[in-house]
Amino acid sequence: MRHVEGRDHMEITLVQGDITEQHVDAIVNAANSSLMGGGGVDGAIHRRGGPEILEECRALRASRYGKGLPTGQAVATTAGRLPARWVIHTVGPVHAKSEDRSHLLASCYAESLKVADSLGAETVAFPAVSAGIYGWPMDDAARIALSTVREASTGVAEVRFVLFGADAYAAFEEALGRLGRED
Ligand code: AR6
Repeated sequence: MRHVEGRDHMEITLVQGDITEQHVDAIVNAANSSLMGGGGVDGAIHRRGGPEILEECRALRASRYGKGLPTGQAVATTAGRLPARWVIHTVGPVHAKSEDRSHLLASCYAESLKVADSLGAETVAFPAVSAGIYGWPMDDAARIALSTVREASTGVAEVRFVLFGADAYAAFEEALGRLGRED
């Protein structure tokens, strides 16, 4: 576990583990535009959180997001049976070699923190959005995630990155060290 300080005394923590087990106010889901579930962390959240989350996602599709949640945006639902209070669903960009989509990945973190602020969430856990099925290289995903969160102006007191496996954790640790050296 590692801690550093972001803006406004926000604490940034890195842990290796499973995001569905985190006792935080909100966990962030690396969803897809349909909000109807999928594999990876999305599958794990719906499996362990139960059907209530999907029901709320359906309602959101019917009311606000008829065409799906756009890439880079975020929206909250209940967390069902998970220990967290809310799930904030965000849609990361698929990695593309021919086009720089970093702004969309940065937007996932910034928009999720805005949603967290609107809920009054003080502790928020993120996975490495886009760094699995969506193919983003882990070191670049880590750099974008950490620099965006560190610069965010938010009332969130702790942002916890929950990294699935030693390689992901090491990539975030390395990126955090590099950010520190750039200051
Ligand atoms: N806790 C924390 N991190 C996890 C967990 C977990 N329980 N499970 C996986 N990860 P991915 P994406 C890590 O593929 O790349 C879905 O089908 C995983 O090892 O979950 O944004 C959606 O519906 C990786 O490091 O999300 C979309 O269609 C990171 O979480 C698509 O996948 C993100 O991997 C989104 O792809």
